[in-house]
Formats: sequence, C-alpha cells, structure tokens
Amino acid sequence: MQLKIEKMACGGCVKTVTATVTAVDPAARVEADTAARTVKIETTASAPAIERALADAGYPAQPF
Ligand SMILES: [Cu+2]
Repeated sequence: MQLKIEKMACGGCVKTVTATVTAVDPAARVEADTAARTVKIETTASAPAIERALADAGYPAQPF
C-alpha cells in the first residue's frame, strides 16, 4: 500500500512511522520518502489496521 503522511518530515518521523508499522506487522517492509511525504509499505496487515496505528502514533495517513 502507498500512504501520504503529511507530518512525516524527517528521519526521526520515518523511524517512528517504521516502528509503528512493524509493531502491527513485524515482517512489514517500509520505504519512506520524506521529500514527497509518502511511504510504501509491504505488509500482510490490513490497510485500516496500519492507518489506525499511524493515526494513534500522531501520523495520520491517507491512501493515494
Ligand atoms: Cu521528523
């Protein structure tokens, strides 16, 4: 899935986003682009589960 995360501005944000996603699915792969503020996630978890976890972590995400 690909998500737009407006609040993901730096490497620290990427770490938090990655940790949040891997807390939901430890096998998930996360590829972040801070310039575009987008993230590509390979996971078997559902999109709503990932989006809910990210929103709880302070990084609301929109599919695009
Ligand atoms: Cu940051």
